[in-house]
Amino acid sequence: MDDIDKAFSGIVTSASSAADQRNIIYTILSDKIICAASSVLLNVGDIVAVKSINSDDKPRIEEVEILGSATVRDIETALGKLPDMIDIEGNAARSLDRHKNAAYSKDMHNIIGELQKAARVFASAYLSGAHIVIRFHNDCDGISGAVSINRALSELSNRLMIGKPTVSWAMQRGIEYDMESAYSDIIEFRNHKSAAAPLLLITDFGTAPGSADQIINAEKQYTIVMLDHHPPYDEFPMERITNYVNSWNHGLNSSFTAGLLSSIFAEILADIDTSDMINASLIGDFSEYADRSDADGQKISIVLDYLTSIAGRNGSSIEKLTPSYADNLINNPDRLASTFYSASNTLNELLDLGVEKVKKMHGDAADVFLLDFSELPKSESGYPLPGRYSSRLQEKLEGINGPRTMLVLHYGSYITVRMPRAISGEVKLLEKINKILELSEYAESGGGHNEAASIKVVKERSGDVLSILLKELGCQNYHR
Ligand SMILES: [Mn+2]
Repeated sequence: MDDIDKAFSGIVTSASSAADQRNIIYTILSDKIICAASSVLLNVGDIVAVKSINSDDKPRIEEVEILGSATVRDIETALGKLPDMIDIEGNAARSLDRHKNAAYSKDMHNIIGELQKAARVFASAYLSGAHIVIRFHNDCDGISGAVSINRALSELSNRLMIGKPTVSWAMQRGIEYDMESAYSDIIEFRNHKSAAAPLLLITDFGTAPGSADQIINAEKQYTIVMLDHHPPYDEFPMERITNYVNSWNHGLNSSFTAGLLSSIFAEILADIDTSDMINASLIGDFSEYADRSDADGQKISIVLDYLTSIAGRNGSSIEKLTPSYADNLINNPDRLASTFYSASNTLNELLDLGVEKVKKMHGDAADVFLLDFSELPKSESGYPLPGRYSSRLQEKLEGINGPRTMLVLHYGSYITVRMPRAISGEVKLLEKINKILELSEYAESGGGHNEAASIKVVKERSGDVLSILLKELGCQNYHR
């Protein structure tokens, strides 16, 4: 039992949802931020004096006196002071310095100001106890950013808080902030009460037509911070997002990955070193900044891709993947080694098979290799997913065939294309995909990067769309 005799007085700024009142977690802004359950029922806006806290494992306020209610102005003043508890400017400067020898160092200067603004908004919400949902894309890039942010939050709460606010993590399978996700967020936000608006952070997805309605609808209900590196299309309602940080808006491209953005964001929040996650993200997303000689980075990127592939599938050992689960695994040498061993074995076998089964054609800008993913034996774990498999196969095919190599892989209702940066400027894949979406009623949606993109098609008419795509790529010799 650890009783704090000093009385903390401050304003209650949030109350979490709980079936049992005794489990409601309150946030109280005093000299130190208290994040704890309470023996007495409190309300957001109460001014309280905390007399004693039991912090055996989870902190619980044992004795508290309600002194009155704060005015709107009092609350605004208290919330306004929160970002200043963090040295955002200093942390940003230290982050720039920490990575001064990295390939992306110069380009960090373009975007660090925007990340600082986003960090201020995020810090206000987090320290006030407003409910936060963090959605990350289900690949190495998405989860590496989530791991960095999770580390920053632990560090912040250790340094500034008694207790720790709960954040909801959600791994996203698609590239859209879809209706189902928004619906689930709204329900979750409604169950919590807070003085500051709840916040949704999205990393590595969302810049897609299927997100637009949900983004517009969210505007009055919750704050959105979005860290992305997918090229925005003309009508994307980015101005409706509280803080939209996209590499493309700052003279950078997809190589400045979401994992890199989110890791720098984490460093700005908590002055931590996230180099391991940055390296894994760059390798996992085939960024031009990637240091492919970094053996640990290679290993972690395969393992993170593996975990995000298998999590949540039927019979999977991981029901819901969180960044702390992933972080614990990669920091345990035995678990890291055995996970890497089984992932890389599966991957390498399927890559060898893929090289055997591809059909080679000649296109305008490159040799086009075509593969039906369903021709490969299905692995029970679900790893590798076709998207990341395509990227690895593309890399292998380039090694054999040279840089003028393109991969078209199809499976079910998806067609996915990969090519190196050396030819992507010439091919303009995203433009071609938009044209195909106009040309064929069987092409439903599409997007990604100019080096890696997918089209969702009507499953039964996949062949029709494939024909149009191959024709667009200049393959005259394709016959179904
Ligand atoms: Mn990415």
